[in-house]
Formats: sequence, C-alpha cells, structure tokens
Amino acid sequence: MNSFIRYVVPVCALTCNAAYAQPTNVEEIVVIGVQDTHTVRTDDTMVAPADTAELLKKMPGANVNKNGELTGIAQYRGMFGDRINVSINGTHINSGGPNAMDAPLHYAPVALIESLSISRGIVPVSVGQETIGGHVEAHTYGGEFSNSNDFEFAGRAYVGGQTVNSGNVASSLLSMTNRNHIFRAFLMQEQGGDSKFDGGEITPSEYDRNRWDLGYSYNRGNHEFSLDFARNNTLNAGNAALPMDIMALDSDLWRSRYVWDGADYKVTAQVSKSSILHWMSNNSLRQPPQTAAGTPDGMRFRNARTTSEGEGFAIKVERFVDNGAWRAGIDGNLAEHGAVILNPNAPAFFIDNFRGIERDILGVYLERELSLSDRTGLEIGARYNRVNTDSAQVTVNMNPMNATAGMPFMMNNMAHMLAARFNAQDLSQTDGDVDWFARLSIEAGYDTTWYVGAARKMRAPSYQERYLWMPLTSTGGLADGKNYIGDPNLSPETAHEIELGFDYVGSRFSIYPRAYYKEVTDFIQGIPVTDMLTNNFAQMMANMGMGAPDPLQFANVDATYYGMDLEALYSINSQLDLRVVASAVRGQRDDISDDLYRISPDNILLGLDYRQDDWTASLETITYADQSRVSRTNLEAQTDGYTVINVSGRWNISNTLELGAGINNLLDERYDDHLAGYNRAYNPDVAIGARLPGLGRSLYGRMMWNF
Ligand SMILES: [Cu+2]
Repeated sequence: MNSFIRYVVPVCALTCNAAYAQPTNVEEIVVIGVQDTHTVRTDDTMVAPADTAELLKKMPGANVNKNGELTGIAQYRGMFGDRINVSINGTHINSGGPNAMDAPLHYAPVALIESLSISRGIVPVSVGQETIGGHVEAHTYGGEFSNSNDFEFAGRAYVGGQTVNSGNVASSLLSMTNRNHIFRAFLMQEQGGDSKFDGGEITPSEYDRNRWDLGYSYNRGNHEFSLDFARNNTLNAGNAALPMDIMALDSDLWRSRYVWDGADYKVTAQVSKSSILHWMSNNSLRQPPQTAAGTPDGMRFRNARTTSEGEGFAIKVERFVDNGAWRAGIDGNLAEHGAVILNPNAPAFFIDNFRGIERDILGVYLERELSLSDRTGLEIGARYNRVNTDSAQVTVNMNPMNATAGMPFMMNNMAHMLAARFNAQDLSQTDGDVDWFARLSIEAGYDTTWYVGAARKMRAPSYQERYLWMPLTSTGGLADGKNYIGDPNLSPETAHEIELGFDYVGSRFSIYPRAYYKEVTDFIQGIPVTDMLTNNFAQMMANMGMGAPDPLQFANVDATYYGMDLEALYSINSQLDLRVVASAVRGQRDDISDDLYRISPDNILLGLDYRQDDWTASLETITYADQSRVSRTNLEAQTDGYTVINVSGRWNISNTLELGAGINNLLDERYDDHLAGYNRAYNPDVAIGARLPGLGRSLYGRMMWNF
C-alpha cells in the first residue's frame, strides 16, 4: 500500500467529495481541476447539536447565523440567507417563515443526513439557480441496492444525547433492498430543553421535532428512479434572537428523480413539491409582553400564521465527449407565500404581513468542461434566470375595538395609508438575470495545481425585500432588532468575482488555500427610511412598546467582499493528523463608509485526529478573533475573540456498532457568538438586546448501529 492510499484516503473521508457525492460516468474523462467542494460526513464527524447548519462551522469560509437551536442560516464568505443556494438531495426548499425560522437546513436533521457539502468559491451554473453567495448541499441516507435478487432487511439506528440542554434524539432508517429495489422508511424524534452557558440559560431555546420519511428507489440497467415523501413536524422551538418562537412547522416534502446513465449521455430529471404551514408566537415559550406594572399586556400578544407552497423541477443533460463534457439544462422553482399576524386576545386584529406572494424562477443554462491539455482544465458556463415576483393587495385592522380616537385608531389609520400606498404601486416585477463563470486549473508540477476563476452571479430581490409594506422584522432572519420596509422596485444584485488559489497535495501534507474578491452592484441592504409616514408609524409603534423606531428600507447600494480561506492536513505519522481550517472575510459598503452586517469574525480550527484500528480520538481548538468591523447602519455590536476546546472519541465496538462521546467547550468558556444575534426574550441571565452567548460545556454521546 503506497503512502497516497494510506494518508489521503482518511483525508478524503473528511474533505473529498465529487467522487463520493455523485458517481462519475465511466466514459467521463478526467479534466484537471482543483478540489472545489468540502464535505463533512456524519459517520466520520461527531456532531452534538440537532441543527445541521452547525456543521458549517467546521468548513472553510462557512459559518452559521444562529437564530435558534433549529434555526441556523448558512453563511459563506460573508454572504448568508437567500444569497446562499441550499439544496437537500438536489431539491430547493422554500422556507415557510418570513423570518427563516425554518431556514432550508431545518429540513435535513443531523440524524438523517449522510453528508453536508459546500462548494468552495465560484459555483458552476449547473449547480443551481441563484448561487451569488455559494452553494450548500445536504445528502440524506437512502439505503443501498444489494447484489442479490433476494430482498434483505437493512437499516441504521442513531441515538444521541447532550447535557447542555438535556437534549436527545432517536431515529431509525429501515430498508428492504435487493439489486433493483429499495423500500425505505425513516423515523425520528428529538427534543431539548433550554441551553445552558456559564452564567445561566438561553430562554427560550428548547425544541421538539418529529419526522418521518417514506421512499422507494428502482434501479435497472441504465435507469434509476426514486420517489420520496417526508413529513417534518417541528413543535415548540425557541428563537430568542427573533421577536417570536416556533409553535408549529408542519411540512410535507415530495421529491422524485429519474436518471438515465448512458455511455455518452446522462439525463437527470427531478421534480419536487413542498407545503409548509407555520405558527409562531410571542406569548407561548417566552414571557409574554408586559405592561409597566408587570402584568401581561394582552393587546400586544401576537401570533402569526404563515404558509409556503413550492414546486420545483430540473432537467439536466450531460454529454460526454473526448475532451470533457457538455451540460445543459432547464430548471424552475415556483413559490407562494402568505403570512398573517393575529392577536389571540382580539380576534378582529390582523395584519396582512405578506399576502398572495409569488416568486417564480425559470432558468436555462449551458456549461462546458474540457481539457485544454494534459495539464490544463477549463470549465465555463452561462445561465439565464427569469424571475417573476408579485404580491396581492394587502389590508390590516389594528383597531379591533373600533375605537374612534386614541392610539389604536391613529395607528390603524396610518397603517391603512401605508397599505393604500403599497397597493397603488405596480407590484408585479420581472427580472432577467444573466450569470456566467469560468474556472481554469493548471497542473504545474511539484504536486501543485493552480486555479483561477471568474464569475458574474445575480440574485433577484427576496419577497421580503420587495413586499414588506409595513415596518416589521420579517427579514429572512436578519435579527438585528431593526424594523424594515421593502421596495417593490428593487433591482437584482449583480456580483462580479475573481478567485485564486492552488491545491498542494503531497504525500504527508496537503493544503487548499483560496483568495477572492467580489464586487456587488445593487447590493440589497437596509438604509435609513426618509419617508415621514413610515417613520411616524414606526415611532408610534415603538411608543406603544411594539418594536423599534428608525426603521430601515431595503435599497440597492454597492458592496465589496474579499478574503481568504484554506483547509490543510498534515499527517504527523500514520496514526496522527493535524487538520486546519481557517477563514477570513471582509464585507464593506462602497457607497458609504460602513462595514456589512453579521460577517463572521476571522477564525481558525486546529484539530488533532488520532486513529487506532477500532477507535479514534480528536482534540479541536476553535479560535475566533475580535469582530470590530461592524455595521453602523444596523447598529451592530462588536464582539471579543475567544477560543473553545472540543474533545471527542469514537469506538467501533463491532463492524456494525459505533459508540461516540465528546465534550464541546471543555473549559466552559463564556463567549459571545458574533453570529448568534441579540436577545429578544425576557431572561434573568441575558439582558434584552445583549448578544446571545455561545453554549456552555456539553457532554454528548451517540450510538450508530448499521444492521
Ligand atoms: Cu416564524
């Protein structure tokens, strides 16, 4: 066995990707390229939290904007939210909540996923529709075809628990398989209490989630077909960084896929459908709004009912030729959203937060991957997306008692003026967005492949950015405490990016650094509202204890992102590896002197991984720098740096049974997580408006049994 196999294969388990994520076509020739994804496999990585998004913290350039234990919003190289294309098994997910309480990775629980991958840097246009900020892909377990005609029973059980919130998870994937069929079922239940830190608890941060899946796959000759259904029901789950908590997220997710894998062609067709009903509340998990005298103020109780319906399709044709491949495809994602805010103590009260929202994208692309020479590979492609967004007319009743004077009367009149002005605008908007990219890789000897990439990527405004007509916090999870108002006439964002790097893959040491520079014209950012009516309305709401004054309006500005990130691995000996992941990013406004909001501090992960035949052990230190580059516009607070130490071990009791245990934040360090938002719920341990702390020491364990 040569050193490549010995040293590089374990690395691959953690970081490699393409080969394992999608089986390559036998006819496909190898085009020189650099490692362009980073994958974490749950089998090889100890994960304590329930939220898959937490895995992003272990990946170069990636991080998570955390608004709750099940509400992790992916961040990559400083961009987050709708700027990141997140897919689950190739399927796009539309969040059911206008504040992204169910960010897409909510629908890929840790217990169900096999792997989470990020694309490093510039994303090929074939990967997805709006990839201005990057691409994240979760793969779930689906069972495997066997080699026999006889059906076999197989499965996987996963149970885990952690002390930080007395949380636990139990799940099982069961399958009946032979060489042609897989019938599968998955069942999961997880819950946790409020999370602890050195100094108290984060309230509310409890969660409770149930999920079941049923699926079928068929495989014969060149054909593969699958059909899957998932029902994900989240019950109570706290979102201390947001004004409300999750009461319910009832979702039905359908997907079906057909692949024809011929000698020279591969055709992939996929359809999906999602239906999400979501309830949230400011008076169920957290202390309800109080009057000055400390009694519940029923007039400020709020519940919200939101819905999302999504349909998606994608057809991709790949043709393999002597010097590479062609890819062409069309895809569509059609989404409808609605959200109404209610008061449980005043049935006549309602606000059409979003009504009859549509956001439909149809895309078409062509991509070419080719060998320019034995040592030079090129990928180029272009995509056109046509994006239609629309809103129905909105209305409101903030005067449920029909008062003829006083604050509710005045506020209701102003709300009706805001609604009338919104309704009078042309709400239907169409954008034609053009993306292109090019990536060149040159094998230069000395185990080094150089890489340069360039791209233009566009993103049409989100429905919140266009159609939030009353100053509220429904912003896709910005969680900056500001109220926002949208603008139906916003233009799409356009980013131009260059990226440079190399892969050095030696026998014992490998390193994959990348540097990038991205200019975004028409970047969508909240700027101070100048309109009197909106400002007066927000001020009146603030006077009544319902939100903050001085709202922001989504507007097109200019911004720049730049930075670098790397991953590296050094095999100290055949048992011991040193793993390094480091990320640094800057994000700045170009039209004024200000930094962008909620950008990850510089950080570095150092991991020592020790391997024996039937056990492994890891020691990690994760160090975050101070973040003093903060957004004045968003009133963002600075944070201090910190280091946390994690230890974990895994033990293969048999070929099929693995036990794992670990301690996160071994020293119980009290630190402020810059990306965790500010506290919005009454808590004796954390002031309202204070940065939410990172979690305290947690002992956790898991058992995986593959049978
Ligand atoms: Cu919500």
